[in-house]
Amino acid sequence: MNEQPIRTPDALAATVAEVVATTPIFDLHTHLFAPCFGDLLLYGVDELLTYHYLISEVHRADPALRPADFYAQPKPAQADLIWRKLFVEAAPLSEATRGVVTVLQALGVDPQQPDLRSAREAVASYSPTQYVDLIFSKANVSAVVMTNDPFDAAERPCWENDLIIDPRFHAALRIDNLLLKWAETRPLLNAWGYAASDSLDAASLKEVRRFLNAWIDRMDPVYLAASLPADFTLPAPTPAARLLEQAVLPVSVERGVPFAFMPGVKRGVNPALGQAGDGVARCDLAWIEYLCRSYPENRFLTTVLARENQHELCVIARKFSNLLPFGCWWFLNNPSLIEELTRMRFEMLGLSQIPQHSDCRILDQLLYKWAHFRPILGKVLGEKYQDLLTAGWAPTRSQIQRDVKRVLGENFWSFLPR
Ligand code: RAT
Ligand code: ZN
Repeated sequence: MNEQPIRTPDALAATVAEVVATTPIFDLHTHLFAPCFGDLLLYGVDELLTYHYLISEVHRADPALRPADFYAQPKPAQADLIWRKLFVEAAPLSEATRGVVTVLQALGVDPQQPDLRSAREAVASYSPTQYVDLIFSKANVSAVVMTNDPFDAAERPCWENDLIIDPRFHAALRIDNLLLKWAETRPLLNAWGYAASDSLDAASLKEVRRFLNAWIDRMDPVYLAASLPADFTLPAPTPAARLLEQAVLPVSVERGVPFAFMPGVKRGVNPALGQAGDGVARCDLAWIEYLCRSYPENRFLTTVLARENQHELCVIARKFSNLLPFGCWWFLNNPSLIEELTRMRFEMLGLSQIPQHSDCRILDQLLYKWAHFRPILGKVLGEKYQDLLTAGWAPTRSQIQRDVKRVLGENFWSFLPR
C-alpha cells in the first residue's frame, strides 16, 4: 500500500519532531579524539567544567579572578571553582552552563549538588572505549570528525605509531599552522626532510605538496581544514595565499579531499585567557567568490563565525555548487542564533547544506550540543513543512526521513568528489 501524505498540522509537527529526535547524527567537526589517542581524548566532569567557554564565563562571574592565577591551579581545583561560581552561586542560564546541566542529567547525576563528587564518581568505572560507546549511543551520534594537526607536539607522535582508529572517528587534516605561520612551520618542514624555503619558489611549493600528500596517506582525512582570520583574502601576495592556491588546492583536487575553511576568528583578543581569549570579526567574503569561481574542480566546505556574514554566505552558496555551508560555529552555537540561521538557510538553500556541527572538545558534550540542537531543527523544519502543507504539498513520513537524513549527515558524503 502506498504511504499516505500527512495532511494535518498536528500529525505533521509530531512526525517531524520524532524523525529529527531519532535520526543518527554524523558530526562534521569536533575536537574529539578516538580512544587510541590516549590522553588527547578528553572526557569526564573536570574536563567538562574547564571547557574554554566556561573559563571565560567564570572570569566574568568574578572580575577579581586573574587568568594567570586561575590557570596556575590544578584542573580539579579549576573545575571546583567554576562549579561554585557558575552553578552554585548563580543559576546556570548561559548556553554553555545549561549544557553541563543537560549532560549531568543525561548521566543520571543531580545537577544541583553543592560539589562535583557524584559527577566524578559517575565516570570513574568506565574505560575510554566504554565511555565512547555510552555517549555515542545516548547522543545517537553515529560518527564524528576529529581535528588532526600534524604540527601539534602532543598529537604528532601518535600518528607515528601504527594507529588502529575506531571507525566512528574520522580524521581531518588541520593546516592552520602551515597556512598562517609559515615563518614558524618552514623550519619544522625542513627538520622533517622537506626542502622548502622562505621564498616559496616552485621547488618549495612542490615540497609542501609532498608534505600534504604524505599526511593524507597517513591520516586518510575526510577533508583538509583551516580556520582563518577575518582579514584573510585571495588573491594576495602573501605566503598564506600562495600556499593555499599552489599547494593546498591542487592536492585537494588530486586526492579528492575537500578543503574546509572557517573564516572570522580573531585569535588572542585577550591573550591572558589562553584558549578562552579568542574573538570574532566580520569578513569581506568576496574572496570566497573568487575561490569557488577560479577553482570549479575543487570542493569547499565552510562555516563563518560572524553573524553579520551569514546572509552573504548563503547568497554565495547559491551561486557555487562546489561550496557546502555547515554549522553554527562557536559563538553562533546558541539557540536564538541557531534558529535564525537554520531558518534562513532552509529558505535560501533548501536541503543543500549541513545545519550543524558540534565542535565538541569533550566527549560528554555530545550529550548536550545535539540534544539542544535537535528541537530547534525540529521546530524550524516543522514550520517549513507546515508552510508547504498550506501551499498544497503534503509530505509522507519517508520523505521527511529522507530529508532529515540528508541534513544530519548524508549531504557530507554525497558532496565528496566521486
Ligand atoms: O569552538 C572552539 O572550541 C574553538 O576554540 C575553535 O577550536 C574552533 O572551533 C576551531 O576549530 O578553530
Ligand atoms: Zn573547532
